[in-house]
Amino acid sequence: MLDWGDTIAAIATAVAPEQGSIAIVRLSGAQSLEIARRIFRAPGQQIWETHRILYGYIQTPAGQIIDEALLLLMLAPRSYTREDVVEFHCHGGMITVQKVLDLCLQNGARLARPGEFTLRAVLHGRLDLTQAEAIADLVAAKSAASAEMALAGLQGKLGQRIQYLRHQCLDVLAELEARIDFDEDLPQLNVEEIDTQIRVILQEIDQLLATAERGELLRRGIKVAIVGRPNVGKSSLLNAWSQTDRAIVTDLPGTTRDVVDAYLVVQGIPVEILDTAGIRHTVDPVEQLGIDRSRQAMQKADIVLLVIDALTGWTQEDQILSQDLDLGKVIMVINKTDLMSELPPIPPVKCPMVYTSAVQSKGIDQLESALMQKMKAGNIQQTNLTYTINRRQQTALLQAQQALQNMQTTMAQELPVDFWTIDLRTAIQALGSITGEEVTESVLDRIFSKFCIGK
Ligand SMILES: Nc1nc2c(ncn2[C@@H]2O[C@H](COP(=O)(O)OP(=O)(O)OP(=O)(O)O)[C@@H](O)[C@H]2O)c(=O)[nH]1
Ligand SMILES: [Mg+2]
Repeated sequence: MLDWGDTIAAIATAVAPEQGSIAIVRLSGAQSLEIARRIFRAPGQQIWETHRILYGYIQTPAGQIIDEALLLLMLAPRSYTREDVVEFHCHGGMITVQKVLDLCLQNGARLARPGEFTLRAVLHGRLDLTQAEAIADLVAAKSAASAEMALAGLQGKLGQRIQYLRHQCLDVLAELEARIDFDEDLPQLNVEEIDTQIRVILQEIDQLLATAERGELLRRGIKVAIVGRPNVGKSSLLNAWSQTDRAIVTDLPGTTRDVVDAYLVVQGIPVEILDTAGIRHTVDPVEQLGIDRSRQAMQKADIVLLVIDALTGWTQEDQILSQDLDLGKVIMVINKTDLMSELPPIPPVKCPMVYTSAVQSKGIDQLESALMQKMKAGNIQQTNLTYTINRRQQTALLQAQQALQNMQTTMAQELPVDFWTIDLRTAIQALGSITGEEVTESVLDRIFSKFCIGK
């Protein structure tokens, strides 16, 4: 994967028809400057020097003008990748920017792989792996809180914490190894002190592990499917909750035929809501297809809102539908409470319940609290760390935790010091894999394949 000699090129900005007044094509690698000189003409006396913007024309070597543009030159090591980087700030949209990229490719650059600019930044020591992952999170952030978390990661706060723990382990390792090599010349090993050191490291690991759930919620968000019989007010609920007219509402049962989505943010966590076709027995093939999709949405969702009609109460159809559901992820929504003078009897199902009136936008706050409680987001919010760990980092931290616990056992059993170091080394390696100090190429491949091209 690591073709160091290549100069890579990619479009660094989003490409969309008629969108974006400016688009950036980026080059990185030893040939960047040479390629830029071949395809960019800067009229007058402009000087090609680092961190300076040149004005001019992007043109083929034969002289055909492709675009009027700005060129930004960032020579190594003062660039994102620590290689020579050239950016062409050209016109946006779809066509010109693609032509500029093609021109770079025809003149010696190779199309960058996903995340390859960031990978080079990591390999040149400009970023550690946690920072690289934070960049992907930042670009993908769906709420202000997710962006804030990613920024904390990008600033290296998590990386520094992990590195600190790894160095603590390395210090203990050095102490132990000295005993193995020169036992006679050194004072006796202070086992108690080593035990305390390991305990403190384990406590820190616990704290970091506690951030995993919140991190996952902030990164991935929550998918919520609204399901129920026809006409109970599912689409009305989506509209009331998202404060939009996203879904069509009529008094005819069977109005919604396809899954309709809306996005919102609840307590900093991105939430995707899916309104689905009402589930009932039908002979209409189109409606049946819609119902199949409702069931798929139900399966994929983290949380299912089972909506029932307060006026009709719990019906046989509701009962049948509830039997298909994993009740562990269900919140029951009793809607149309505005039509009732008193609350309806509680349905015979064990799950949290919320009363709403979608037409009056009532009960939405209670619905949001029930949702957060269900996701245990309430407890998770209470961490005072701004950064969080992702699944990969969690796996590695669990490995480190296990290894250190094994070491504690080995120590307690008074096995020879060589045995202690085996577990300690495993912990050091696991911690190193988080920041990238000890990481295999296949792990790098997996991380960077999730990036988009140009990053
Ligand atoms: N009074 C009252 N009427 C409601 C409420 N919610 C929805 N309705 C009415 O119930 C009817 C059906 O609402 P929808 O939101 O289309 O119901 P649905 O569950 O999406 O129906 P399908 O798409 O057919 O499955 C409409 O006439 C709504 O105005 C509510 O809270 N109170
Ligand atoms: Mg509907």
